[in-house]
Amino acid sequence: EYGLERPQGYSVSFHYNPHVEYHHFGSSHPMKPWRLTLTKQLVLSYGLEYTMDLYEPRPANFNELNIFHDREYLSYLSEITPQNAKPDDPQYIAYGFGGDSNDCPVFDGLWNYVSLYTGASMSAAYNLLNKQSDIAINWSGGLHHAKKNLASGFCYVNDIVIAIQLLLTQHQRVLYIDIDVHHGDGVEQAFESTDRVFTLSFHKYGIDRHGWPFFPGTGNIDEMGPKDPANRGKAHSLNIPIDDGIDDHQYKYLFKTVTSKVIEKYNPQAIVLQSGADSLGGDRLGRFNLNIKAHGSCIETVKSFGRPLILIGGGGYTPRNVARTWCHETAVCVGATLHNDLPTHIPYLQAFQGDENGGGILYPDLHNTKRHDNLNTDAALQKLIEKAMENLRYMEG
Ligand code: V1P
Ligand code: CA
Ligand code: ZN
Repeated sequence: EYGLERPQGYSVSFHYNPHVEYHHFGSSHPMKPWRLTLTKQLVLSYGLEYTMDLYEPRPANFNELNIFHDREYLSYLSEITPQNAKPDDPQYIAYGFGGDSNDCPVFDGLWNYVSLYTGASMSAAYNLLNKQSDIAINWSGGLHHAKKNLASGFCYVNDIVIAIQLLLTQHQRVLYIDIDVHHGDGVEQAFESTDRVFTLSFHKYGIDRHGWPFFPGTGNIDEMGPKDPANRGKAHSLNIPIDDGIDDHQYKYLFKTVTSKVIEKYNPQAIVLQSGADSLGGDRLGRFNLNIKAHGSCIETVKSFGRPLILIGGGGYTPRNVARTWCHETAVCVGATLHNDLPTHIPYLQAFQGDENGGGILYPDLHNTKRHDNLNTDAALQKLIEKAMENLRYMEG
């Protein structure tokens, strides 16, 4: 019924334009597009390119980005350069550039960068619509914080919203799932007034000891879209706020229990899964203690639902672990098992040799980096699940 009858398994496509790698946010900025170079090298070194259809998508154009974003914002984004940027220009500030922490810097080739990652998400969506593949992967996308006229949290254009818009041309109900450690606020907001998209985000939520909320500060359990009963989007968002240090067993249980129930109640015709790798243990920005295989088990769970699936990237700030995770998850999609010893003929092997605890292997123990004490008790998570189930009862079936 969903075109997944192939007895040998799933047909997987990989959408990637290598030009995206060469963009730099600045040396002290945590977002490193070259993590995509590492990812691609690992994928190639394991021979996974022979198990998928590879696409080198063209960049998206202005009108395509305009599917979601305002023309005025896009004009500004297409024209701004490090040379002509005026940091005290009211528009510069209003559109979210710069700011106190310089989350969204203006760098060389910015327009090219956003067009490339969005082009790849569009290509993935078209591949599902044309039934060319069951699972379409774009590790360069997943920029979930961008709003229609605002850059936010390293995201300038929301490729996810645009890909979902394309899926909505043929599918009545699309489910969006987000396992990035941050709340998928941009996607949630974009579809807050429709019942044709259900958004589900798992994320760190809370205030630190200095009184700062974890970015972006939204996504508590009681935020479930508009409250107005006349709004079609009512109760079509579910947020799962998690505290520091969650472990593999807890996360896998939470994810499987909640997503299974959402699938049962919403019965989506296609799924978009944002697989941000900043939910791994030892991430520079994240707070969780997850290992690569636990993160990957979420992809296995979603794959098992047997719906057309777009798998996209997102955050992830320890580049070699991002590459390991997305390589493992590519293998999960095609149904391959990878050996733990890294192939010895990869160009960037050096990058994986110097790890404190992961030298030369694909699956280092990231839980043992013990960066964050586990503040999640099993009892608190059970309560959270109960609340999530209660929230789902507000959705009209
Ligand atoms: O916390 C903030 C700012 C400070 N303001 C009061 C808000 N920004 C965060 C942004 C995190 C963005 C995550 C993106 C994604 O979800 C999707 C790609 O992963 C932030 C942080 C932090 N530790 O949360 N910005 C920076 N760190 C930063 C550090 C160095 C240079 C530039 C930005
Ligand atoms: Ca999330
Ligand atoms: Zn993130």
